[in-house]
Amino acid sequence: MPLLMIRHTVRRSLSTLPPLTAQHYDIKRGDYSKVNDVDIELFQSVLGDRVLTDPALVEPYNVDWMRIMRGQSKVVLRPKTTQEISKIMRHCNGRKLAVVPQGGNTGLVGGSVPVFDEIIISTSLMNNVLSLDETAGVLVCQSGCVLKDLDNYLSERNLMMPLDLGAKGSCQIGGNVSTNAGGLRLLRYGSLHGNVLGLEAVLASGEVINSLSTVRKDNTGYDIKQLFIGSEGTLGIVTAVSILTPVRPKSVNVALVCCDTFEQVQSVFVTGRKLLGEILSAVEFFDSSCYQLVKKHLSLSLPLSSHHQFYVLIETAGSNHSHDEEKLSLCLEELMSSNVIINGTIATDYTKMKNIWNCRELIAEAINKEGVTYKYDVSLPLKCMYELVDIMRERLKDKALCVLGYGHIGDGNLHFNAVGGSHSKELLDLIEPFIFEWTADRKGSISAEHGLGFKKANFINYSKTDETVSLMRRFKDLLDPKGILNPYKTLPRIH
Ligand code: FAD
Ligand code: 2HG
Ligand code: ZN
Repeated sequence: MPLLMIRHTVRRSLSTLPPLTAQHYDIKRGDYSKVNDVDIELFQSVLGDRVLTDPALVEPYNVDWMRIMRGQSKVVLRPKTTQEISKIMRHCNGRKLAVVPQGGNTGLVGGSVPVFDEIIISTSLMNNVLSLDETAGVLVCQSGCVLKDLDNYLSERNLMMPLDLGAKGSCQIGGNVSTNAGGLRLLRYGSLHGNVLGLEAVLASGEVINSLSTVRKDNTGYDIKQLFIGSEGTLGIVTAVSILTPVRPKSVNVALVCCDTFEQVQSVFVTGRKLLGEILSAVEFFDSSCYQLVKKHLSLSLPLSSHHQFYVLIETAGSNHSHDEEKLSLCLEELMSSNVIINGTIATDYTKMKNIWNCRELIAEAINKEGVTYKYDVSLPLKCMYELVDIMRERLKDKALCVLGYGHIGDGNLHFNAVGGSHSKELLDLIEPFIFEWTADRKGSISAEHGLGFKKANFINYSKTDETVSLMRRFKDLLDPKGILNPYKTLPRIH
């Protein structure tokens, strides 16, 4: 069975409720109308019983995956078609009712949940594949299709999705596109800005923008779809996506190596790129603190000893198993003989590969079980990537239960996480804005892949100029003049 068959349904602990976001962050409610009985009747006339108002049913949609944000929405709408969304939006725009588009609710920056009483529009029932051109490798589907379901559907046709991430069992393609999700194989297949060929979106006014092209080349004017990719539900609701689907590799190999310094980790990446060339499909790293947490909370263990500072996962994907395996073995030999790695192993069967991948993919889940997490997702030059973790460890000392660094080394993307026992302003103040200043000073980005959402919106200026933010606002005003689409997110709240 190929490696990409791994399925993770992201689990959430439902024991305690987080504080209300609006109170916790002291946010002022925008000048929006409140949902009344007439609105509910209108929604019911469009959706029938797919309107949720029972507080117990609405509650899970109000809380984010990390269980740090909590909104106060009273209504969840569950449309099945673009036309239904169009009717809903036309009504909400007329009444100035704010809405939050929600996919799988696995976002990590508080973008997918309301801050006040915004209406939640869940795309979960919009889960149909609309077409597949097997010759060209182009899939068209509704935005609520779960990433893993799409990948399973494609695997039966020897194709695959061009992106993969730990939340694949829950996240939806519309959410992936709206966050421009990166994930585990961006190194090989590139970003969604390249893989998405077209999309359909409903604007705040209810107008449907059909830009659902299925051709690879289309230079007829502005590429409007790019505006929606990564716009986090602030410009429109993505209702369908047309996406490239690469041929599924026949042969997948996974190696795990361990290093004692981050310089060695960088050398693994450089050597891997040089020796593995076109078959290299992922290079991921994590530090020993990450490994301790997956052992502690998920009882996972790696085939190498746990006394090393860093672990690097190298994956190859190609068409000739013996050729690929030989290349990977030669690469490991070179890394050993040049003392770049302390030890290394190649997984020889699916179960072993899956176990190594699980240790990497489930780090976020293990961290979530440890305590209240302060999560950062930065792009940095490789040379200084881990320096940030060392500096933060020194800075936070015993104020944090643990400090971890891991991520997509091949993409220059560090996931820095600090865990506290409870919500702590002292800990937060030690991290922010220091981490953003440090990243900006090194010409990095304060969000490599998770987006700005609610949590990072006010820090956008560390990565974008005033002029760029002002142009973003003008786009927002043009497409959503009443500001009803996902308010308090992406654009800074303080003018
Ligand atoms: P949601 O969380 O529901 O929404 C995310 C944002 O998109 C919100 O602002 C929401 O309003 C908006 N949105 C959702 N659907 C639509 C729509 N149809 N139209 C308009 N706006 C919409 N991210 C990465 O980039 N790389 C990773 O490797 C990665 N790994 C993860 C691992 C785990 C365990 C978890 C929990 C998360 C991970 N993430 C990762 C973050 C997250 O999964 C991705 O951002 C994912 O793409 C979100 O998809 P979703 O359907 O859950 O969207
Ligand atoms: C990953 O790469 C995700 O696993 C989550 O992007 C990152 O937990 C995080 O900080
Ligand atoms: Zn990531």
